[in-house]
Amino acid sequence: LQQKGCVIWLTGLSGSGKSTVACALSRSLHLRGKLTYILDGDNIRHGLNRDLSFRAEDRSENIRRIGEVAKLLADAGVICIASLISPYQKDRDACRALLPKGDFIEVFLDVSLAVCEARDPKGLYKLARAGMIKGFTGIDDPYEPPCSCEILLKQQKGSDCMSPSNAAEVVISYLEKNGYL
Ligand code: GGZ
Repeated sequence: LQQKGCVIWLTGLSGSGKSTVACALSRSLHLRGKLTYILDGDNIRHGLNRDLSFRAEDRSENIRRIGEVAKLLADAGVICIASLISPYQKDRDACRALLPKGDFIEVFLDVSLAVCEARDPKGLYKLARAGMIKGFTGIDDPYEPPCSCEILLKQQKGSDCMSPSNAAEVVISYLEKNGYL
């Protein structure tokens, strides 16, 4: 097999840019001839995980299932990009534990609630503030930032955050340095 698989796990608040970064990253990996697959929480909740709500137990189950699928893809040599809020440290750690050492690459999109809320691409923060969505991450449900992630994509002080293509570049360099490319 030509390619070593791995899981790039993007975690962060709703509106932090996980899906956009996942697409940018996937595109640049394709340009290098790599096989990738994006597992996006929001999409998978319409199919495989359509039985799950946003209660804590269901979020954990959502993350567990996506972790298991990501592991299968990585086993098959795919660079799997998982993008889901995955708000709880213990659930991310459990996914990490499924994979051989080094193959789980946790990437934290460290974008403040204020910036995510100002973007509000789907108007969900507005609904959450109005009490029309209960248990929204960052509003009335917790987000636990990673304590030790492989890659921190930090928003620049006083400005918006890193562009998706810059973010993708940072991940690509990490993959190069660590023998995945
Ligand atoms: C957080 C919610 C909620 C609640 C609906 N809390 O930004 P989006 O819209 O497109 O992506 C969010 C998505 C979160 O699904 P995940 O599978 O990534 O979440 S988790 O890892 O916590 O299981 C958001 C939308 O669903 N959404 N209700 N209450 N996000």
